[in-house]
This record gives sequence, structure tokens and C-alpha cells, in this order.
Amino acid sequence: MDKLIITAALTGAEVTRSQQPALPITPEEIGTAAAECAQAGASIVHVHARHPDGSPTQDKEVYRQIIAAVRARCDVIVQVSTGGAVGMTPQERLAPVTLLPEMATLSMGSVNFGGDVFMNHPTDMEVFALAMREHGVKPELEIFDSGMLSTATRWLKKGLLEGPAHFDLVLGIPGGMAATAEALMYLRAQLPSGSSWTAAGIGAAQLPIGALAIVLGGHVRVGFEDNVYYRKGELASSNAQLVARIARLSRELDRAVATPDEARVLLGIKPRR
Ligand code: KMH
Ligand code: ZN
Repeated sequence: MDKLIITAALTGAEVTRSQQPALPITPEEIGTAAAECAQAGASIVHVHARHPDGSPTQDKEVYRQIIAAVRARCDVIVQVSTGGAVGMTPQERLAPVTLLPEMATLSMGSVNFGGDVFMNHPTDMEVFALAMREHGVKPELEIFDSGMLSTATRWLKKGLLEGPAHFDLVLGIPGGMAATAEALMYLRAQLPSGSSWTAAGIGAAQLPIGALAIVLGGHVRVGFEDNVYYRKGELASSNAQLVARIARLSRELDRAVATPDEARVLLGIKPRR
């Protein structure tokens, strides 16, 4: 089995300081959280930008500051969000890709997102895919429901995406696939051959879905974007605390944890340092 790639989804677009007092918001806070997570075993940080008041933004300058703050503190793969927040325009969402991060997310379809709709029109996402290819940015294909995997498979055949692809199977968004073992196995069975995959369980599902991914040979995403608790009724003290638990669990299960350079090799990413 390959070494485990741990992604720390540090901030997201929706979580607030009142829900999680340790949420990193400013570029400096995000840089510090990234370094703590890298120290704890993360090889990728998935980042979203916020204005100083905490509201989400896709402002390229803020992303530039975030990438600089992370790179100044540690070596870790920076994966920018092109999902941004519900309601942002495709043009806004794509902006950070032109900063040449090592990775960016690419959502493979639209999904109800709680009371909202997270719109990912195929025409827009094709533009995103081509921009990532043009800039040499490795996409992580975000899968919220099973039909999105068939879109990815078609796009790989069409050459819109280059294989081997890397997927993030997101389980437990209200409106998307449920966070169950059966749903994870179902998605895994349909992945294009040669793909790698990460599992992200939302809320209380973060730990059990992560544990399952470790034993199934997938990779794991944790962090405040998806879950703010360490256990029921107890907030996590930091993103790094969640990363450290997954790293510990993986080592106990005799699966070593990948360094950022090992993750680059596994994902076919050329380092930009
Ligand atoms: N904030 C969500 C609407 C991504 O980063 O690519 C979308 C999201 C996905 O977070
Ligand atoms: Zn995100």
C-alpha cells in the first residue's frame, strides 16, 4: 500500500470563529496552521481565503499572501480552492489558479449544499480544467455524488483531464452522498483505473471515514473546513490535532505517512520551490 497522504483543510468558506475559536483566517494564521499540520503529518494543505472580517473571498492577492505565508514556514503542497463559497462567480473562483499553486480543487458537478446549491456548470468546469492544465496545476477532482465520477471518467477519455487522476470523495454534505462505508465502497469501485483518492467525511463522519480510507488504501482529508470537533461535545484545539490523530492511527495500522515530497511523487506533481 502507498504511504498515506494527509490533507489538512484548514479554513473552508463556511465555518466561523464562533463555531471554532481556533479557525485560522488571516494569511499569517493560515501559514502557522499549515506549519503545525505539516509537522503533525500533513503533506497537503487545502486553503480558502477570507477577508479580515472572516467573510470568504477568492481575491488573488489574499491567496498570494497565504501561499507566501505557508512557504515561508514549511514545505507542504498548497492546494487552493476553486470551489470558493456558494454564489461566487466562476471568474472569481478561478483566480488563485493563476498563482501557479501545486494543486487546486476542481468540482465535478453541482450539488445541493445544505439550503444552497453549489453550482458547477460543466461549461465552467471545463474552463477550470483547461486553465489548470495550462498552468501546470494538478487538479484534485471533488466528488460529492456518484454521477460526478462518470463525468470525470468521460473527461479523462476526452483528454480534458490528464490521468492518472486524483479524487477527493466527499461524504456527508447535506445533499450529497451519505457518509457511510457502503457509499465509500460504491464510489471506490467506480474510480477510473490507476486513480488515487482521498476521503473527506463531514462532521462526525470525519474520523470513521478517515479510518476506513486508511485501511482501504485511500488517503485522508481532515480539518476545520469539514469538522470542528475532536470528539462529540469537544471542539478540536487545532487543525494539527486532527491531523496528528490520523497520522497516529495510520502508523498503528502499519501504514506509513507520506512526506510532501513522497506525496508529490505519488500524485505526479513537479515541485515548485
Ligand atoms: N465551500 C464549498 C461551497 C472546494 O474547496 O473546492 C465548496 C468547497 C469546495 O469548499
Ligand atoms: Zn474547500
